[in-house]
Amino acid sequence: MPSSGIKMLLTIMSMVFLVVTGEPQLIYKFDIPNLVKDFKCTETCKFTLVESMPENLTYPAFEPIMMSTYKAHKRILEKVKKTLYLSSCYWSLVGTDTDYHDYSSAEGEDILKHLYDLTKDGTISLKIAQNNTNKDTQMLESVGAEVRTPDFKRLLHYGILHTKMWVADNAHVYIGSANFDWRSYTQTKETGVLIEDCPCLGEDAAKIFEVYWYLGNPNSHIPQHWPANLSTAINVSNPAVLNYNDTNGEVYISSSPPQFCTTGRTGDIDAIVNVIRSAKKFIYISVMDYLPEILYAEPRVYWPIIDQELRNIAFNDGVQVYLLASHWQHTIEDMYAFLRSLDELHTTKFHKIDIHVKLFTVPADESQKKIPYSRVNHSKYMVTDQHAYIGTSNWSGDYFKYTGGVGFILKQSDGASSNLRQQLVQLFLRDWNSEYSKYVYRF
Ligand SMILES: *[C@@H]1O[C@H](CO)[C@@H](O)[C@H](O)[C@H]1NC(C)=O
Ligand SMILES: *[C@@H]1O[C@H](CO)[C@@H](O)[C@H](O)[C@H]1NC(C)=O
Ligand SMILES: *[C@@H]1O[C@H](CO)[C@@H](O)[C@H](O)[C@H]1NC(C)=O
Ligand SMILES: *[C@@H]1O[C@H](CO)[C@@H](O)[C@H](O)[C@H]1NC(C)=O
Ligand SMILES: *[C@@H]1O[C@H](CO)[C@@H](O)[C@H](O)[C@H]1NC(C)=O
Ligand SMILES: *[C@@H]1O[C@H](CO)[C@@H](O)[C@H](O)[C@H]1NC(C)=O
Ligand SMILES: CC(=O)N[C@H]1CO[C@H](CO)[C@@H](O)[C@@H]1O
Repeated sequence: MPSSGIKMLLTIMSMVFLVVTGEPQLIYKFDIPNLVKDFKCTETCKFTLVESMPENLTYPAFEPIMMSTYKAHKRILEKVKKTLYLSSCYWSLVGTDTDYHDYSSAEGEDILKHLYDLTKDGTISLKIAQNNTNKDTQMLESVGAEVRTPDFKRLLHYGILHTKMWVADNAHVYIGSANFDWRSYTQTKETGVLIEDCPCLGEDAAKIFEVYWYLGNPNSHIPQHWPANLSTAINVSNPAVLNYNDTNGEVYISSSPPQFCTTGRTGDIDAIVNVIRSAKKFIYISVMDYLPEILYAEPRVYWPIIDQELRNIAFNDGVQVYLLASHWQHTIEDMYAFLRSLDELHTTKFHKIDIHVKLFTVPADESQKKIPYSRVNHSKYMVTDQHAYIGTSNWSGDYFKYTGGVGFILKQSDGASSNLRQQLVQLFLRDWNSEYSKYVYRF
């Protein structure tokens, strides 16, 4: 066959491959992008790693425990002076929302009351973007909050708003896995970052909120060109160079799905791929669900992007990969097979592949077991020798194609003591080495 014929055949084959595997959802393809670094933040920001610990999940005394999510949210409510933008999935801050609840709903109820009071007395203007209507936000609306519900079915045919992000006065931000749910303070394990006194990132996060707000208009559609004032100069190839807690880092905020990315915005999947490809020594991942497929499509479609990146870097560059997923009552059966397949690679004899996979189980006593949809490791983050990534999405294709989510990416390879990336390493190893984590082949 002449070479042009072969070329054509290859092109057709790769097209078929793309159709079969679902088109890769990378907005752009890159290895390591050319770094520009011309966006410098002048202010000094504060970053705090925050987490929720399900009650009675205990660690040896020497292990680190971070600021609680409840405290971080309270801190935002204490600081906010003018505007508060909340991006949310569902709301369930009151204990009686669930059939079975216990005294541990007090923190969620306190947050709702605080939001209510601040809005009612006119202290702040509260705007909420949410996935669906619920009684908590209806109550806030009754005292002056503005609430919008982007209709994903109309906009994208699939998907939900899954983002959990607070933006106060365009200066203080929370990004993480915690929902507006009382269980997210006391019954599920969550990881997030609190950013304080940081207008350059606060304004950028507010632009992501504005996208949800725009799409929450009843007649909105995804525009051909997003309004110019929602463009960002901060992205994977031009991260904000800033100082936080007396150390230097480079930061940007990613967004998904790609249709929601305004000019300059890095897609969440591109951010994840870049973090994986940039690792030189290790990649530690803690994610609730890990499935290389588009789960909610009919029929389901294989979606190998992240899985392939991990196999590549472990095989070709000898980078160590530890993946910690979550085991609970509702774990999707198929996840075990994909995880075992990844884990199995460490048994190769002639080529060392340092991939290990464990599952984290939050223990529950008899009464805690009755609290619906809780007692689970809900975190979604990744830390490498170069980056910290804290996100809101599970790792299956749906979350990057159709689901509203965000990621916080910090690049910082040095070893300063007040270094959020290093704290995240400690936090990961605490969980990885704890009695709650077990190798996937034991399941
Ligand atoms: C679980 O935690 C709660 C709240 O901290 C405490 O009151 C209770 O005694 C703990 N239960 C056990 C079995 O440790
Ligand atoms: C999100 O909203 C859609 C549409 O109202 C609803 O069908 C779905 O159950 C919601 N998902 C969550 C997690 O709240
Ligand atoms: C962008 O412009 C619109 C329309 O003028 C305005 O309502 C909105 O507040 C602006 N957003 C930002 C982030 O500047
Ligand atoms: C990142 O932002 C810079 C401007 O700050 C822009 O020139 C560049 O095209 C953006 N990169 C991507 C991948 O969008
Ligand atoms: C992903 O995360 C959400 C909560 O953030 C959870 O309720 C959901 O069941 C998870 N899994 C999948 C596969 O969607
Ligand atoms: C930065 O300082 C804040 C406030 O003092 C503290 O809560 C936080 O833990 C520090 N962050 C890091 C990464 O050490
Ligand atoms: C509420 C819930 O599903 N809790 C479960 C969390 O995971 C542990 C271990 O699998 C179960 O025992 C709990 O019931």
